[in-house]
Amino acid sequence: MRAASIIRVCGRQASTAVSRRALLRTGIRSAVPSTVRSYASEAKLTRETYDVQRLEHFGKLSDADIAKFKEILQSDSALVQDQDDLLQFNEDWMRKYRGSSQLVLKPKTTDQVSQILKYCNEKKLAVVPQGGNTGLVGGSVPVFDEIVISTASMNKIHSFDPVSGILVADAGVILETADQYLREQGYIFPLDLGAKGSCHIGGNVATNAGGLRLLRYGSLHGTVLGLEAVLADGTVVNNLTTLRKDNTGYDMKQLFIGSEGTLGIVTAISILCPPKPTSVNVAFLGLESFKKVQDTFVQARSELSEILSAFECIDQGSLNQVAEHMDSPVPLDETYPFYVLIETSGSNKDHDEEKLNTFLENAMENESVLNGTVAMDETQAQNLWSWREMVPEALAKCGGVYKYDVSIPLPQLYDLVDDTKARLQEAGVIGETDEYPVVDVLGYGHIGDGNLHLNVAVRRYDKKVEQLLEPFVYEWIQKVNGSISAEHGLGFAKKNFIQYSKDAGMLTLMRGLKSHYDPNGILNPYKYM
Ligand code: FAD
Ligand code: 2HG
Ligand code: ZN
Repeated sequence: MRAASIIRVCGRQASTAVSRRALLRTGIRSAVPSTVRSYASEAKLTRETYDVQRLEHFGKLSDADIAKFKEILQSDSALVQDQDDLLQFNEDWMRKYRGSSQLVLKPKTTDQVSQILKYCNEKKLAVVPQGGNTGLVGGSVPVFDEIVISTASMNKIHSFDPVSGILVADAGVILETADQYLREQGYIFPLDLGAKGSCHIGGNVATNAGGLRLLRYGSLHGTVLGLEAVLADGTVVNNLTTLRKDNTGYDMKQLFIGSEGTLGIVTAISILCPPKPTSVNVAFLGLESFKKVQDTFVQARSELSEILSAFECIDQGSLNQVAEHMDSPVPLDETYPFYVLIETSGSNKDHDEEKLNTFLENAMENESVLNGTVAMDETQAQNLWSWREMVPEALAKCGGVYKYDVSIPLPQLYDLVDDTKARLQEAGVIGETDEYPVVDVLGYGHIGDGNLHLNVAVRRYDKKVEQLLEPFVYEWIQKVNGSISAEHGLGFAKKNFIQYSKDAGMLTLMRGLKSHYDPNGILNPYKYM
């Protein structure tokens, strides 16, 4: 490994030619790609892959039901029934799960959602709430013929208060649209993630999405101030408060945050948004080991403290996949076992740059960091971010990905990748040619939050590989007292594994709540627990 070399530090200091070249060389798109995809291929039906039985008490869609929905929605175009058009609602982003819904409903108002659910509950018609369909646990698509209730047409911003920074908006507003709207007013949305061009803010709340800046702005359990939701029987729960503080009664909104459409359909949210930082720096660093990643994190927290807004890690294999599939050379001149992306966000350029420079000098001096580059403008910053945000998309191009989204104590975090890889190697399923199902085992994620994305990239989904991974990964997590889902949730993928993270008492409590609020089980069945 070469000793500490280039760190170009932005600001008034002249940047070195090497790092300038490194940045210019990247040539990747500055905007994060929208996750809208074409639907040429079809995933296998979930019910066949996983041998699930349809629950017999659910009703079957009839012409009379369709007529009723047309009456409620007052527009034929709010119903999707064409087989080709249905596919994108039936199949998930990973092309791993597919249902066979014959109907998608696109209500425009909360009242329409309420009427739809009231009717479905009476007829015992099962439904799946769906936002941008970017979920990664198979929760957003039907398993059988559940009716998809899409929030795509509920996309109005209701209000924004520039004094308090509180936004009130419909659940179907696309995250990027909300963020752009806020940026024009000097604020930002407190959540950012790679799927921002497609995911809905209601979907974000329903999954309690974490994203790239949780380290700085905290979880949606803290920033969401209120919400409106419709229960299975059509009851509208109006808790769309815009107060920072409200201690009157149980904090019911928390139940819906992360409930993945199993307790109600979120129709609107109110959320506290931070001011847009006026000074943002992004550094992309090369490191020799995961131990050095941890050392650098400790140092970044201590030396960058209040301006640190992201600390993301990517292993060499993940970055290689981005380079290969996105046809771009990596941002640094040499390759490293680990890369870290650090972002600072503040309000004083000189102060922030000075802090970052000192941090980088120290990190180079003590050899935590071996190499790196710092963006000199917003476009370069976005380019560096793309290297992180494009990992899921690049890996998906291998064919398929078994995804594990886990919280583990930081010192053990990367051991999971090594142990999983060793297991698959021993089983002889990893290789460079087509006869091997597994391409590689990779790790990246929100290291600042103790959240690793273990991704097993495959040429095709394969039962033998899945059996080698599950419950192995979940048992591994349980042994270190981790969580089997740090941010993507349970969905269909982890329904049978929740006991690795929740004990019997918690499960009883959760099941009791579910049967109280949705006694017929019509909301997102076959998922969650
Ligand atoms: P969907 O996928 O449509 O639905 C997800 C779940 O929520 C389903 O169970 C659905 O039934 C339910 N649901 C949706 N809308 C509602 C509603 N209005 N009311 C009730 N239930 C509802 N996740 C992260 O946490 N952090 C990341 O960094 C991150 N990065 C990603 C990057 C990429 C490229 C992709 C494809 C996904 C990423 N995800 C990430 C996962 C996903 O984007 C998030 O889970 C997102 O919050 C889902 O929003 P959505 O609108 O697409 O929801
Ligand atoms: C991310 O952090 C997302 O990029 C997706 O949460 C992770 O695809 C994954 O495993
Ligand atoms: Zn993530």
